[in-house]
Amino acid sequence: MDRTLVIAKPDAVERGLAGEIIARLERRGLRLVAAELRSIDAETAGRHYAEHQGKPFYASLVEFITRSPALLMVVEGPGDTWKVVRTMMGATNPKEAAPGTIRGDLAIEMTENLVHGSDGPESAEREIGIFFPALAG
Ligand code: IDP
Ligand code: MG
Repeated sequence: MDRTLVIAKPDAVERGLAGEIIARLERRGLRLVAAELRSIDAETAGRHYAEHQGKPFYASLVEFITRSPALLMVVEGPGDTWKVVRTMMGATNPKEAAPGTIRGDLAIEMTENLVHGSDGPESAEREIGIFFPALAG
């Protein structure tokens, strides 16, 4: 089975949409391997979003992802699980996300786009290692 990291971001938990996000993933056929509601600290946010350091939105992104608890999850499927999740998430900018996607159905604003999913197999491995080190490798 092939695993990826998914985060129901603070806005999702605040809006009571964590269950909706889990339900969509499960209905699609993905299985929860791990799930924990946890406040992400600034250092962990910096590791997770290292690729975005130096970008104009970086400070607001870290402020957002650390502001209240997020639901961290590892999900698994038969293959290309990261891609299945990314397709379900929709475009980064919810204004451009297709109807039927999580962002396209449930979000409007860019930063507050409800969900994170790893963007490839290497990212999935790296990010699972950050949030669930016991599951890495
Ligand atoms: P992704 O979440 O779809 O993978 P990334 O490009 O990895 O998108 O960006 C990470 C997060 O940073 C996005 O989900 C969004 O919350 C935020 N973000 C990305 N680009 C912008 C931007 O141009 N302005 C404000 N926030 C942004
Ligand atoms: Mg990304």
